[in-house]
Formats: sequence, C-alpha cells, structure tokens
Amino acid sequence: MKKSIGVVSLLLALTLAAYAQDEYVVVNDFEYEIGSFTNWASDSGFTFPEEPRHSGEAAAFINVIHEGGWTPSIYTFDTPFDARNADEFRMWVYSDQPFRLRADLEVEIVMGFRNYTPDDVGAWKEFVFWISEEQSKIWEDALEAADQLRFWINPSAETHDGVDYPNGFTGLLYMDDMSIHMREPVEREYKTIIGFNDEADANLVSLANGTYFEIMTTDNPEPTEGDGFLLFDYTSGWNENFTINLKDYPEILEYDRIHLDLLIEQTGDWASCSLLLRASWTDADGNGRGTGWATLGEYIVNHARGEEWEELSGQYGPVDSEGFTLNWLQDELSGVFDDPDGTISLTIITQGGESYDLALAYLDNIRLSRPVGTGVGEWALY
Ligand SMILES: [Ca+2]
Ligand SMILES: [Ca+2]
Repeated sequence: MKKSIGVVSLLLALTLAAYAQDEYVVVNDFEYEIGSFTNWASDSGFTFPEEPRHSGEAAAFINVIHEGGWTPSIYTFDTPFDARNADEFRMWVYSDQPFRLRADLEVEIVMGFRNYTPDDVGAWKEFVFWISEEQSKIWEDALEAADQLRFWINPSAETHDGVDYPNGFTGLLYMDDMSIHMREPVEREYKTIIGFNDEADANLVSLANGTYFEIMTTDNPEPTEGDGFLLFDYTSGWNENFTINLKDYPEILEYDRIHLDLLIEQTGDWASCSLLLRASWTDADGNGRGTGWATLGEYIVNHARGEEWEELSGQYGPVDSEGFTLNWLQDELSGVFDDPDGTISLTIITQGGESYDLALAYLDNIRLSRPVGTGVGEWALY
C-alpha cells in the first residue's frame, strides 16, 4: 500500500496484528502432491525432468482434450487449506498455445477469466484471481477446508484486447505454484442509497425482460433496512432481471464498493446472480464514454441456506491488487455526473436451476461502502 494515511495505517496495523503484510500461503507447489483432474483434463501427473516447471523439481502437466463448451474440469487438492481470509488465488501456467481460463475456488467462488496470450506462449505466467470479501462470507464454511478448483478453458471462441481465442483446447497445459494471499482486514463505513421503503423507489427500477417486481412494506421476511424491500421473480434462464438507475446518487464517487441484500425463497438447487455497472456519457470533445458492460461480480448464491438474506457486493473503486481488473472503472463513472444526459445504472442478472423459475426473491438496502476514514481524494491504492 503506497499511500500515507497515518491514523488509518496505525489502526490497520493494530487490527492486523495477526496478519503479516503481504502474507502468501503456498497451497500446492506440485513437488509431492499432484491432486486429481476430471473431464477435459484427460491425463495428468507430475512433469518429467525435461519438461517445463516453475519451481523445484516438478510441476503438474495436464493433457487437455476439450472441444469447447461450458464443461468444467474439477481439480481436487490432496490436502485441503483454509481460504476463509484469502483475497487472491494465484497459480503459474505454461502452454504452447494461447487460452482463456476461468477458475472457481471451492466451485462456488467465481474468480473470473484470465488470459494466456500469444505473447505468453512458451513462458510461465502467473494468473492472479481476486476474491471478494462478501463472497468469502457467503461461503465461509466451504472455504474453511477448501479442496477444489473448477476450471473452464476456452468454452467458446472469444476476442479480448484484439486477441482471438479459440473454441476448445487440445494440447498440453502445465501448472505450478498455487498460492493464496491473505486479506488485510479493513473496517468499512456504509451509506444506504436505496432502501425500497417507499413506492417512489419503484421509479428507479426498469425491467429488461418483463419479469415482475414491486415495492412491498412488510415484516415477512424482515427487511434488512427500514420496513420495505423490493420483491421480484427470480428466473431459471440467464435473465437481465432489472436495472436500477443510480444517476441521483453522485456520492457513489466517494465510495468504492456497492452492496445489496438478497433473499430467495427456494432451496435445493443452484442459483447465481451477477451485478453489472453500466455508464454512458459524452466528454468535452464530444467523444462517447462509459463502461459498456462492466461485470462487478458473479455470485453463486448459497442454495443450502434458503430464506436467509445474503450480502452481495461489487468493488468498483481502485484496489491495490493485481487480481482486481476494474481499476479503470472509477474514471468512467465520474464523467456521468458532469453530463446532463449521462446515465449510470446497476443491472441485476439472475440464473438458476429449474426450481428457481419464478421463485420469489427479495432485495433490500442498496448501499455504498469505503474503508473508514478514507476520503476518495486520498486513494492511492493502485
Ligand atoms: Ca513445483
Ligand atoms: Ca428496506
């Protein structure tokens, strides 16, 4: 952390006595334990001495035969590890061809894609995945003894930053030196912006695909804030459920994270929820600016809980972490409030197993947060 905020740093240091700065824990260096891979990882094992390795005497080789599509390979560690306080998952990869790899920790913690480009071919590259604090809270029990990764490789042909990635992968992939970085806990302060306690809040919501919503004032279930919430129909298909206008809340620029509470009246199946920020504005030179389609996070909702509120959040302000890929976002949000025609919104996408089709769901307390005592002007977290 490069910034100097004396008091906060001191408080931080006291709070974090148990955590060393930049504490990394190696979870597999592939010297003694290989673990197991399924599906498209058709064959795997320790490397032979003449093959690539990143550290020590050995790495893992994986013989990949995958024709594309969303088929995962599940990697199971021989020795589970405690990932409850991890904010990064890191792994080194090597290949003779470009690819995109998505990793999900303990299956439920969606960590997103990382790319191995044509310039990376023939060299070891570290993939750094960011893990949000709220995802860790939802899946705390599972993370206490994490032992699985779910890998998706080239599920479809894609172009990113001008680089074409193929549909599917056939060839050799090497992995080595998986590690986690321990989170340095930071106390946050919150500001509610939309409480859904008043019918007028319905004017902020617009439907994309015609699913139902209404504002309700009731104590069943108990709202997490005030006396009302937004009720809506969850869906089984990948559905852009609704969009919430944030143009009336310029204070979003003074915070770095947006949160909401979600409760789904359904258990026993799977469900996921994605949060997207979209902004559009025109700069002084007449250039169109904005975020396009910025995914703040994709969350596998904890179906085992049912009928309990879960906190989802998305970080849009800068974070001092290689694994956080949205450090450009704050600038694209700030222009919105200088342009009378600028727009900014939060879109909520839901998806789930069959039993989730039209399941009742509730949303409450859209709020912002930031580290206590840290004004946005003092941010130097890049
Ligand atoms: Ca090794
Ligand atoms: Ca409320």
